[in-house]
Amino acid sequence: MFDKLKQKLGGFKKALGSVLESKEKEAIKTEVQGKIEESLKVQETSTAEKVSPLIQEKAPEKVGIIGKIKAAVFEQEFIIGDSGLKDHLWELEMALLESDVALPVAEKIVESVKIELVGTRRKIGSDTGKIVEEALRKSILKVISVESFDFDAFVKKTPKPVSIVFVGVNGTGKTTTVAKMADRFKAQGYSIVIAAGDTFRAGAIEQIDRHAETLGIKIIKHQEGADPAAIIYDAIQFAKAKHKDIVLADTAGRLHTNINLMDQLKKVCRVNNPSLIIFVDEAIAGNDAVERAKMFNDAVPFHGSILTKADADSKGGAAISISYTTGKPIMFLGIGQTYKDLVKFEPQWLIDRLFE
Ligand SMILES: Nc1nc2c(ncn2[C@@H]2O[C@H](COP(=O)(O)OP(=O)(O)OP(=O)(O)O)[C@@H](O)[C@H]2O)c(=O)[nH]1
Ligand SMILES: [Mg+2]
Repeated sequence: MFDKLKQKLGGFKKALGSVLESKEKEAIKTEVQGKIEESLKVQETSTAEKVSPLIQEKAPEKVGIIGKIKAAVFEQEFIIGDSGLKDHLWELEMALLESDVALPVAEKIVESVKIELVGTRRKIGSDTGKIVEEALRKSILKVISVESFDFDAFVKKTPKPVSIVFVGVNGTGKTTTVAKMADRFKAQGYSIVIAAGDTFRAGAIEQIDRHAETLGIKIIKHQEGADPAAIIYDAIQFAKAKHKDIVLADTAGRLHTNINLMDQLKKVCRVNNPSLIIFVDEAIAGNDAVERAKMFNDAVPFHGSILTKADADSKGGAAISISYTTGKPIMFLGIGQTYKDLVKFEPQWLIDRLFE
C-alpha cells in the first residue's frame, strides 16, 4: 500500500536530511573554532604559555580541553536557514503531484514543511533525517485531519434506525462496501436491513441479494427499474416496524456528469433524509476520485468518504487529498475483497504507514 509515495517521501527525507546535516556540520565547525580560540586565550593568560597547534593529540590536558569544547558545542543550537532548501521543496511538490496529490494539497504540504523547518532552532547533533520526517508527518497530518468524526460513537448515539446511503460512480466498490459494513455492524451486535437500491444495473439486485444471504441479513428489494427512493423508504419503514438498528442502502453507480441520475440521487436523499450519506470511491483513481468527490458533494452533500482498493494503490494521492478537498473525513478504507477487508480510517494510522 502507498509504496511509491513511501519511496518518494523517503527520498526527500534523505536528500533534505543531508542538506541539514551539512548545515549542522558548518555550525559545529564554527562553534568549535570559536570555543578553541576562547579556551586558548584562557590558557594563555593562566599559564602564560603559548599553546599553538589546535590539536596536540598526546598532551592529556589538551585532550581534556577538546572534550570540554565538544560537550559545550553539542549543547548549542543551529538555525535552519532558507538556502539549500528551495530545490528540495520543489522536488517534494513534484513528488506529491506525481503521486496524484491534488495541487492545492501538495502546495499546502510543502508550505507547511517549510514553516516547520525554516528559521527553527535545532540542537547540534540532532538526527537530521528525523527532523525532516517530523516536519513531513505534521504537515501531512494537518491536511488529512479535517474534522474529527467518530463513526462508531455517532452510530451508537443516533436514534435507531440509523440509515446510511452509499453513493459513487460505477464499479468503485459500493455494493462490496455495503456488505463489508453489514458484516462489521453484525459483529458489533447490531441488527441490520439492506436496501437493494441499485435497480439500474443488470444483475445488481442478485449481487447484493447473494451478499445478504451469505451474511444472513434481511434485504428489501423491488424489481429492476423500480424507484430506488421508494425501496430505501420501504427498508427504513421495515426497520422502524421491526426495531432494526441499521439500514444500509446500496445505490446504482452513476457519473457525476449525468444530470438525470444525479437528480435521482438527490431525490433518494431528499425523500429519505438518511442519517449518513457516504461517498465511495477507489483510492487507485487518484485525482479523478478527488474531482468526483467534489461534484458528488455539491449534488448530495455527504458526511464522509470510503476509499476502496487501497490495497492496490501505490500512490496514496486520493487518501491524502480527499478530506482536504471536500472538507469531509475519510471514514474507512477498503483493503481487499473479503468482508473483513475494511479498516476504520485514522489519520495517524495513514501517517505511520507512510513512514514505516
Ligand atoms: N482489491 C479490492 N477490490 C475491491 C475492494 N472493494 C471492492 N472491490 C472489488 O471491486 C469490484 C467492484 O465492486 P462493487 O462492489 O461491485 O462496485 P460497485 O461500486 O457496487 O459497482 P456498480 O454497482 O457497478 O457501480 C469487485 O470486483 C470488488 O470485489 C477493495 O477494497 N479492494
Ligand atoms: Mg453496486
